[in-house]
Amino acid sequence: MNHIHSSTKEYDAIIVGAGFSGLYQLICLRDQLGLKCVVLETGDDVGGTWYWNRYPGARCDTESHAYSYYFSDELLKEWTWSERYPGHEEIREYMNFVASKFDLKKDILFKQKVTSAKFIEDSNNWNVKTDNNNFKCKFLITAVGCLSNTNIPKIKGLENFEGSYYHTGNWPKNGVSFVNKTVGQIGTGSTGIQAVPVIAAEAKHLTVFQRTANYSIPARNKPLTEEFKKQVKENFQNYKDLIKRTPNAHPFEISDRLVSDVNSEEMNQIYEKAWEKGGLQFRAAFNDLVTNFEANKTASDFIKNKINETVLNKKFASILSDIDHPYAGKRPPIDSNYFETYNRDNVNLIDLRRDPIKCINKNGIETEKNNFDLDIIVFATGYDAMTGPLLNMNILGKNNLKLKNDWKEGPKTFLGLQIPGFPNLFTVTGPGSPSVLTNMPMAIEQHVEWIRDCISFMIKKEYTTIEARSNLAKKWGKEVNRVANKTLLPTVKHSWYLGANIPGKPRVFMPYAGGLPRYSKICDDVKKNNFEDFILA
Ligand code: NA7
Repeated sequence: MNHIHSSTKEYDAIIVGAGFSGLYQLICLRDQLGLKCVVLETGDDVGGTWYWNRYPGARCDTESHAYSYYFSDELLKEWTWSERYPGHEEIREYMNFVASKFDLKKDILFKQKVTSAKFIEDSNNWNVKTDNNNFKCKFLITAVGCLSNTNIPKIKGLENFEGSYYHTGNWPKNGVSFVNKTVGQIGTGSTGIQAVPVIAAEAKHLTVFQRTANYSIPARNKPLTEEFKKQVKENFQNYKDLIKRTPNAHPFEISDRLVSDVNSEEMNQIYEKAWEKGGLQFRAAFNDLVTNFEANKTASDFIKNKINETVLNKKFASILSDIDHPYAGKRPPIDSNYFETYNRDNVNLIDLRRDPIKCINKNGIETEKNNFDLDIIVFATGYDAMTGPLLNMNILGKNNLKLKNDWKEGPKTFLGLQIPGFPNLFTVTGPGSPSVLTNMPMAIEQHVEWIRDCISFMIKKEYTTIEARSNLAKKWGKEVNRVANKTLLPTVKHSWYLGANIPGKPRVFMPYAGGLPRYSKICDDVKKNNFEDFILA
């Protein structure tokens, strides 16, 4: 039962979300600055995006030794990952481990979905409402993730479907059994590509509905050897240095070599080796893969050949390899037996470009040319990325400025950290930050520490408000665009980086593509200049 508490709970800082960002922000503000804090979390446990991401095959595509907090040497020594890439259960175990080590849960309120947040100018406070509580705070920090607002496309007739349907990013806690079920899956992004092999292995039959063909590199996931685990613990300082200096904060160097530096035989050997090694570092095999079309084409062609070699059904091979965007122009998936799964007898593939979905009826999916009777539909259809989770909270700034109206033409932020007109609101990994183009925990640590230092500075100097300047936010928006345009990323017109997957969403390239080290330097300079780039009062 929902009932409004008459009492309003007051805090120095409210943090929204108990994922990687929220947990570390709590440590920084509560334990390091001594502020009275609370974390408001919709779910009933810690995990953030990973609390909801429980679909079959859900696994991070950053290698586990880098998908960790690096702020605590003790934590690095105490925690041991078991596989090359962490699975979703193990990530939740890790986050629970962190929560108990730092005694975080006592300051997290679960099952608290923020329904509105309003800045009160008289008192310079934020009033925050959840379904059943009222809160008040000086600093409001959103730690809501970039890929947490699930998108189920509006397909006519879904409400008539008599089977069950699920979105991968909002998966039932107790799992879904596919045994003896006829399943349809829409979507072949990173998520869909992970789910297909696992669902196919369990279901009676799986039909994959593909709208856009996608590249994928074998992940080569495996249990970690004792030797590897030991050397990670012995060398974490080196890993930390490596992760901090590479643009995407991954634990591997990007080669200096250009494709044009080598002959075609050498090039093929390099790609073969990278294919065998597997993972996101395929992209790092040459320096110009994400900036030069011609160079990129060599990688794209190599992967298309691999798809054609792997998939025995020629029709499927042709649908899967009919890829018309540059490799890594969209988020490049990595997989465990994705293309191999199309060699199973119980898997079918539909090319929606040639046979689009007409509607969903009570029995399943109807395309222009076919009818598919299904027991279960899996939507691996992605997210209203980056802006969605923020706009969902009904945030009102100064002069009753609605964030939703303010961002009609696209997000306006300074450094992805603050929004003009919304004083004392900080957005961890907000639009305009490197976030989704990096290994997230590292980007998060940088943001969270910057926010801590900013708040600490304000307290010392007795400032009550900090607000991004409009002109600098505009300038930052231009900078985000400028650096993106140096890469091939904005050339992929249907990508979620541009908001193109959500009908009506403004087409603005959202993440900062200049790399985490460069971004961190910009943020550090702002800090060194006593935050003068902001309006302090
Ligand atoms: P993505 O990468 O947004 O992929 C969504 C997939 O769903 C993609 O194949 C889409 O095709 C497809 N899609 C979306 N809407 C439809 C409709 N209406 N009809 C058919 N197909 C549709 O989301 P993921 O969850 O895979 O990955 C998100 C991030 O999570 C990933 O980048 C990692 O960072 C982790 P499209 O390509 O738009 O034609």
